[in-house]
Amino acid sequence: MDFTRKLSFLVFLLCVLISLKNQNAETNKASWFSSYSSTFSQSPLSSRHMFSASKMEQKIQESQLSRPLRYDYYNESCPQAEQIIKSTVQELYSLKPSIAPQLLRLVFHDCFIEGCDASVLLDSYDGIESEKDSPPNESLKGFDHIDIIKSELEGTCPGVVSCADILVLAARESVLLAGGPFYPLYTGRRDSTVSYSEVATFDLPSPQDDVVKITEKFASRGFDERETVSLLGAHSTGMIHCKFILNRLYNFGGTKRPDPSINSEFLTLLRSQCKNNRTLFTPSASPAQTPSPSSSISVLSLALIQDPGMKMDYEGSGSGFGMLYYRSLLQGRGILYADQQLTAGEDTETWVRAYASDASLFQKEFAMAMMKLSNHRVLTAPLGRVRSDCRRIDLES
Ligand code: HEM
Ligand SMILES: *[C@@H]1O[C@H](CO)[C@@H](O)[C@H](O)[C@H]1NC(C)=O
Ligand SMILES: *[C@@H]1O[C@H](CO)[C@@H](O)[C@H](O)[C@H]1NC(C)=O
Ligand SMILES: CC(=O)N[C@H]1CO[C@H](CO)[C@@H](O)[C@@H]1O
Repeated sequence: MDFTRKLSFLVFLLCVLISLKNQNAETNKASWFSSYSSTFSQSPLSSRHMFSASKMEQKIQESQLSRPLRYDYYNESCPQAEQIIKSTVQELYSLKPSIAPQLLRLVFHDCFIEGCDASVLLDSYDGIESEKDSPPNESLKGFDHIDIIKSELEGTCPGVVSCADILVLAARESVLLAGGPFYPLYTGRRDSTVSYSEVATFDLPSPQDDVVKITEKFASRGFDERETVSLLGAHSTGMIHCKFILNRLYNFGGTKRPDPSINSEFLTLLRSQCKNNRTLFTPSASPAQTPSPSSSISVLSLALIQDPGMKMDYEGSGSGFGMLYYRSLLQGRGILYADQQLTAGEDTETWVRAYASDASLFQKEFAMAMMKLSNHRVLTAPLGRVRSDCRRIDLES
């Protein structure tokens, strides 16, 4: 396809630019961002990117306490690191393609809450209340896969590669496997020594949020409406559980009616997948999973056991990543209320239309938004540390 070729050329160009930059030893994030925007300056829509790049520069200059991320940070300490992550994700994916969306969602939940510091991976223990245990984290998956990748890396270069870098690099690989774009990433993130369960509860967007709430929450993290709309394109892929949409299908806002913004054919389809079955919400006599000792199992997680979920499936099989999601939104076929709300705001709808009609524009902008997400408030040395177990904060070191 012509567009794929164009895209790979752009990516190639970008990598060249980056490696050139890299020759000035301490490349910094800010100049890299501007070179990225100018690479794409032929796009008629790029003026706002320039703007956000300079805002970004300002922010970065304000926080020069710690070292910037670097291209190929592990080039000496663990030169195989990125290759190991890549091939392990590919292997896991060939056994279970569902890991790609799981890892992608995981990076969003990590980076959105207090930055990309692998705090989302921490288990609750010894009085640490984990982000995992905050309600919006319900049904997050992929932790085992991160553990597998981490143990591969620990086998090769013990104590070197941070969980935070593993997470963003594994998510990048996942995006690619799901049919999305490649994007270059700097490395050198360090892992947090705290988890932010309360922040996660209140700050992560909810599936019931309207467009105002959604854009506010993303804006508070420095993402404009355009970037927000492109990030939500991640919902092209993966699973969704009925409990996130039952109220839309049967009792929207307590009306005992469905959400009027759902296309009626689509409503029938969704209702056939998600029956209004009250037993979904009552505890089962024989729990299929043993609850972890530290957390009491909630009614919601019991519901999950009986709610196997359905594919978001905007893409059909193997038809790429992105465009169909936006086209579906324009037809009232958004699955989550929050997805459909992207067509309810004037600016957000403009971007939904743009991405629905231009797949390469979407791929480009999704790539940029993912890079920005992956660099959101990172911890770098001397802050943070490299955890040897992604689920635990080692007390020594
Ligand atoms: C308004 C913002 C968002 C809301 C309300 C939201 C909510 C949700 C919900 C409720 C699910 C279904 C989970 C399940 O049933 O197990 C989901 C899945 C998913 N989300 Fe989001 N999300 C948002 C933004 C994002 C962003 C920015 C990304 C990534 C860049 C993302 C990536 C994913 C992926 C890949 C899945 C599928 C997970 C899987 O298959 O296991 N989401 N999201
Ligand atoms: C690794 O990268 C640093 C900084 O970019 C550079 O100074 C060094 O020469 C590189 N080492 C190797 C082995 O390529
Ligand atoms: C509701 O769900 C339960 C448990 O999955 C199932 O046994 C039952 O047949 C369902 N009832 C209806 C009306 O679908
Ligand atoms: C994967 C994971 O740890 N999910 C947790 C999310 O939070 C709920 C509590 O709200 C836990 O029960 C889940 O185990």
